[in-house]
Amino acid sequence: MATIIPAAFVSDVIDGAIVILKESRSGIEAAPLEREFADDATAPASHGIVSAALTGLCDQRAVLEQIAGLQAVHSLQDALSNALARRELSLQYQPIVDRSQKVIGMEALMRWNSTEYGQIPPAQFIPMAERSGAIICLGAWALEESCKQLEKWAGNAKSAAWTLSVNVSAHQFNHWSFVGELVRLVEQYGIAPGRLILEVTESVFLNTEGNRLQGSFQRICDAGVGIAVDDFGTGFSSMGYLRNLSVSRIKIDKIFIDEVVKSKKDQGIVEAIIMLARALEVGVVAEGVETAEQLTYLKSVGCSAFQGFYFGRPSDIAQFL
Ligand SMILES: [Ca+2]
Repeated sequence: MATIIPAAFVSDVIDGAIVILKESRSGIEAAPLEREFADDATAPASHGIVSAALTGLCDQRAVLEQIAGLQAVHSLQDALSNALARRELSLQYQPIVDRSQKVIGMEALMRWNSTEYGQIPPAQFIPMAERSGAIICLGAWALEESCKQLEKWAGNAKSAAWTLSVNVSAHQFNHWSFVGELVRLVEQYGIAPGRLILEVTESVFLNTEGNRLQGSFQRICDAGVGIAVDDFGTGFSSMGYLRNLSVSRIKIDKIFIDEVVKSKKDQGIVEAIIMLARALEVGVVAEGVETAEQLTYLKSVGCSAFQGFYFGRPSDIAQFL
């Protein structure tokens, strides 16, 4: 007996491809829709129904659980695609401090408070937005909000010299309109040189062709916008891009800071990154600093800027102004 399941229950977008669930020898597997219905004019997208051959041979409960799981992801993805229009997104700010623990800047962090699902952690919705492509719109929104914030800060003596770091995904960075839009925002909001910093992970260097990357970096640099390498040391830490591209800051990933007071290995890595940053004349920020001992150690090896719960959690900007 075949079970008929509405397409919305069994189709989902995984890595940009629509998939359906189909029975296989090992149970139920996801298969790309295009492949399954390549020659079929009556593809499920057109009549809205997928007939899945779920016979007594497979475990119906496991199938229903998989379907429920996919349905939940699907609904959350739908909600995410409406989050901007529903004004459910906001930015929180986490301070970055110097050696005397004076605030020198902030990192803007995206938060999603869904009317249907409540607070969704960034670790859940950011990768989802990356997969669906929604990150392009979300990232553009965060960038413009950050520029508005910098414009406000410029008029306040306390915040006028602060920098604002904005996370930019590789997907967003590589979008054809990104650099042009960035330059437009810098002009529109009168962002002073050095105030805005884009935080990119090393994946940007992996997925972009060298000449194009160099061109983008140069235009960003010419617009007075800095580039920080985020989570340094956890990805593809090629020295080539540090040599060829105008990077203004390196952020040491939290995983090297967590145990740094005790771990000789972490100390070796952290000290090497600080020496590298110094030799290249780029700034260095230690991320994830949570204790006085970590701060004392990091200062003793020459780190110049710090970020983490020890100095402040991500909060509404009103907390800091
Ligand atoms: Ca970051």
